Amino acid sequence: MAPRGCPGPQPPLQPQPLPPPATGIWQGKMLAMGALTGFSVLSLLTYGYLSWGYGLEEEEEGTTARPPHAREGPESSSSASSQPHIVFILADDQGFRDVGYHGSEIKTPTLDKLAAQGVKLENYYVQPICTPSRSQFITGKYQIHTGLQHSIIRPTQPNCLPLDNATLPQKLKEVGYSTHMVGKWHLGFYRKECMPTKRGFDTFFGSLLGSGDYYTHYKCDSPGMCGYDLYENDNAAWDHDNGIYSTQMYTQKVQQILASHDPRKPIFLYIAYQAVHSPLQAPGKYFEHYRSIININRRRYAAMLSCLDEAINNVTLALKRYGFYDNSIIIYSSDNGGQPMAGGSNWPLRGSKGTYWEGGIRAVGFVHSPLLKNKGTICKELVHITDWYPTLITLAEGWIDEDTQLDGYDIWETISEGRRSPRVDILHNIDPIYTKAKNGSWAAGFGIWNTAIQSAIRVQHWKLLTGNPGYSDWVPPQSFSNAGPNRWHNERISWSTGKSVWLFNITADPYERVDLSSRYPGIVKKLLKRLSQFNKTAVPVRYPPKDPRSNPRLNGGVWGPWYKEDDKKRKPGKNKGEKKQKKGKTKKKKQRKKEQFLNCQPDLTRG
Ligand SMILES: [Ca+2]
Repeated sequence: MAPRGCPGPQPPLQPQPLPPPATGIWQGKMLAMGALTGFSVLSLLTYGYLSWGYGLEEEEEGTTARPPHAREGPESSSSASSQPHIVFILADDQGFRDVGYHGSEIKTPTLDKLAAQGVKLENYYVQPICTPSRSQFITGKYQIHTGLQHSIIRPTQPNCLPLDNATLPQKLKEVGYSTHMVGKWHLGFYRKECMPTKRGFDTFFGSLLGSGDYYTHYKCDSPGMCGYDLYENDNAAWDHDNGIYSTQMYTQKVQQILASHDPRKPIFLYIAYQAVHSPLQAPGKYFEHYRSIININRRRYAAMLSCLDEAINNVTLALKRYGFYDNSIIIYSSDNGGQPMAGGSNWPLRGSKGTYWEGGIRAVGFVHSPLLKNKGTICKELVHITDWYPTLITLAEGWIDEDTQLDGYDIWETISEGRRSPRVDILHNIDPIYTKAKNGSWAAGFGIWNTAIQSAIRVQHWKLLTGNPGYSDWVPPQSFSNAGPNRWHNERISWSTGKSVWLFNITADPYERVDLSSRYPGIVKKLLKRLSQFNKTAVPVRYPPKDPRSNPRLNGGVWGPWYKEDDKKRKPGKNKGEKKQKKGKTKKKKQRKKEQFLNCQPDLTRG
């Protein structure tokens, strides 16, 4: 299908042609089972909204209107179930500032409008990189409780989301949902049992890895380790690959799913777009509105985001067209902060993707739904990506086993009715494997905590970081006016050199400019104790060494499960990987730098 019009300020977005609604059998019975804490950011957002909110009032139903050619479908008869349709849209690497209503120069009229009509989450947190956020979304658990505390799952690692975790789609299936995933998995695939179709999804169309070419769907993890990465369920999708840009291809797939599904039966759609992660690729016409952006990475990124915004419009139109919208809950979230080296912006937050500064973990997020009680509001209550699991299972009239220890909270009333969040803290992470801070010690942690270890925790207004939190600059928008990152004028600060503990009052200082750790040692101790308590519940880290049998050459040129049944006796190494990693430290460092744009892994060695 040829790509449609580029979203610009005017005219309103053009919808993609939609397949006709399902004409088949309406299958019988339903299963009737049962702060934006930153005051100054707020003003910036208000300014941004006014600046980019062109035509929102005039547009009226422009974004979500029934397309002119749409005929009366099953929309009117869609509310047979009290179980809502759940559409969870996860963007990849979209920066905090990279949405119109946060003041971006990138135009996102669809996101702006859907958010304005729904509830904007302005104290919303995710994890700083791909696998961690995805694992927490799908399990409702912190990484210390799944073993995925460290980094991402790399394509060559015999590792995946541990199978003893009941996933969100599995729980929704229990109460009659049809479950479909379109897009990026990145939760491991070394064994067939790890594949999305074995982890709760009725269907899967997408990629298994963290990144790849948007058109060819090829990915080289390292020289000689290259393969195809597009799947239809459990098989390479050669026959379904029409070579179009993945944002559009995935949207078409979503349209097909909706067109063939009975809207009286509840559906869970997990749409994990590849955009706007590197490599920076977009169809040419999306560049039209961004010729004035000099920085080439930023310009490409802007084009990618515009295409994504158009895709969300088309998803919304399809929900309406096929009778799902009235009983739908649409959740939009980025999976982590933006990577300035790859065009993303988190300004005015500190840090970037891959760091535990706010720029890595505070995300763009909103809920749009006719089922919301308070529409058109801003939610400043603390919300975390683990919260979707219990929230959505409860909305779906499902249940959570008593022995399941979750880290998420049901926050629906917080979002829908403006009530206080049940959440008072977030364990951002404890990573016992990550490179230790040189000056960290037990002494610096008052004998409570070894501050060489990378960790971050939020308790009410306070945030504590220990170890090496990662690249710590603020990257103001004007940085993007230069040709390349080497010429960026960053507000690099020197006082953090050698430190291993930071304390911020995030409510008063959302940009993390004033470290209060020396001033409030009592609060530091309290947060260190909380960290220590969390750490007692941690399971061992799973970070096995590379397995050469993962090479796509041995699997018909396709990235896919390589671990055979007989191999199970030889269990994958766990902390073995750590030892090996230490031996080849220099080599690994070089490799990591090289892979910066190849993998979903930022350069954590800077800052
Ligand atoms: Ca990501």
